[in-house]
Amino acid sequence: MTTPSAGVTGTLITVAPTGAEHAKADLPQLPTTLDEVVETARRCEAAGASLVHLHIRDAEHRPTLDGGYLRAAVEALREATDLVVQLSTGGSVHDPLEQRLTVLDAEPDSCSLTCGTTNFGDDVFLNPWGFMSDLYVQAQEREVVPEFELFDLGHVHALARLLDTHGLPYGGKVHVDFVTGVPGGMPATTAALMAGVAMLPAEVTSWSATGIGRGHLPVMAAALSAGGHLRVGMEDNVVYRRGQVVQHNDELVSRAAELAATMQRPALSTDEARTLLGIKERRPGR
Ligand code: KMH
Ligand code: ZN
Repeated sequence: MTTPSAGVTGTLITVAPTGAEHAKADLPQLPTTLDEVVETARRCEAAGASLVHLHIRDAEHRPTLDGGYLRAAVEALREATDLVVQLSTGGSVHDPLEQRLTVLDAEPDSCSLTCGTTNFGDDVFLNPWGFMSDLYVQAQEREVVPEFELFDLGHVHALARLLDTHGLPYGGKVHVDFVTGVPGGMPATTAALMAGVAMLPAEVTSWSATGIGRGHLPVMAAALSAGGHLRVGMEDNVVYRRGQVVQHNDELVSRAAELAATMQRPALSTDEARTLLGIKERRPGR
């Protein structure tokens, strides 16, 4: 079995604080304004996160891919934290493909790149080959490091095609994230995760995993035990334990960091994360 992260002694903890699916009206503690996102990012960095996966909301708390909002968020987070700033190119299921490509204009450190179309609850999350391919090549040209999001085993196969066709990403590292438990994608089980890990192409240098909803704890434990890294956050899960809703993203990051430390794989610093992922230095004055 290929376990490319097995030699890494620490754990990359990604926080996905907001997402595009939860409504602020249903979950007022969801960080949606720029101030809330910056406050969340600061506290999550202090708790052990080294990468933030961002979806941006507009003044009405609706998901937006507006360049002004995206650029403001990237700049504010670079100013306030040392986190690797990753913008979602997945957006919401309603965002047109052409607009999703414009996310790179905001010059993030990293961008998500989902390796195939998947059923997404009652909706379809569209990622045809042409879109994946264009996004990948544009990310290479702009020196933005993609994180390959794998919702299904077929996405692992498509990742291999992308690498065979276009070569390595900027920075030379290949980091993937298994997003398990989406209704329509691979289930949030150890067996499914290990099947995905076993299929990873040899170019992959690190992998992480997240479980949506109640799958988050089993997948976190499975990933840690198999040498993988972790993603947590309210995008993926808003229940801390049965009957207790998450009040702040740092609760999820703290628990992930504690479990990682218990497993003798403590949270990576932001500098270690930058090296692991091959991130270009964009922080002013560095
Ligand atoms: N909101 C989902 C439709 C990504 O960020 O790249 C897509 C998503 C993946 O969350
Ligand atoms: Zn996302």
